Amino acid sequence: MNRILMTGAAGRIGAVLRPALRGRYPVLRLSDIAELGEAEPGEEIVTCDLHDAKAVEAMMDGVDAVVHLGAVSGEDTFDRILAANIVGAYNVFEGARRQGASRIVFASSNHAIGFHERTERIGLDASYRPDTRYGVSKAFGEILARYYFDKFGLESASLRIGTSLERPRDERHLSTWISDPDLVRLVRRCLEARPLGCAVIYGVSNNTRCWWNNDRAAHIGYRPRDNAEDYAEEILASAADSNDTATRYQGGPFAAEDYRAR
Ligand code: 15L
Repeated sequence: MNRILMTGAAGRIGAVLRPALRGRYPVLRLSDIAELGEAEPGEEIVTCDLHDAKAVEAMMDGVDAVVHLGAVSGEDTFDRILAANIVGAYNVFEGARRQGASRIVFASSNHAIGFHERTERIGLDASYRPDTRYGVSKAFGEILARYYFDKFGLESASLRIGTSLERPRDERHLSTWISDPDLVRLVRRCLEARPLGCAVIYGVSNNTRCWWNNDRAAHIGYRPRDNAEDYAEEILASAADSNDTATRYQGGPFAAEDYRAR
């Protein structure tokens, strides 16, 4: 891996990964529509709107692997989700293919499966149960990854990221949290595992209360070390979430927003 491109590099996850990937690979190309500051040694900075297919293809020149984070990162209008997450993901996969990149690490989300109930323990073969338009866009990205692997041999890992925060903040996070060091471990394994194939993996720490099982992605070699349980006593001592829908489903507040089914 000579040149890694990271889209959406100005977001929270980008800010965690940027110093961790810089220097590990000869060139880290960073892109966003937001300000990324000065390029550090070993970095290249490109301003690119992922909706612009030509600009995305040009940005892929010389890129070996892509960490695709660029997206609307929560629920939004369909127009915005369509432009940033659906058209944006398509442009990234197609641009990568045309320019000969070999793999894509795609930031999917637990919200692609957010309507599974918290009483369920689910694996990587669980049905899609998106809890928002945002979750639908992440399921689309995973299916796009499958298509590009089966049709063109473009390898990928779709990371169903739980909750990426410095530390867990509420009861749900005791199940969904991924620490910053574990996130770095996961992305590095996805960039370096040989072969990668077309993997899907939950981006989560080694949480005692985790709902998700990563056994089917064992070949990636991801070994999370942190556990949200270290914060359980403190978190559970404060007021619990009282929204029934939010506490019933794995997607929490995303599932509860605008919920009218039952
Ligand atoms: C996500 O996919 C969001 O991007 C993030 O803001 C969190 O809400 C996270 O999921 C979560 O489920 O906690």
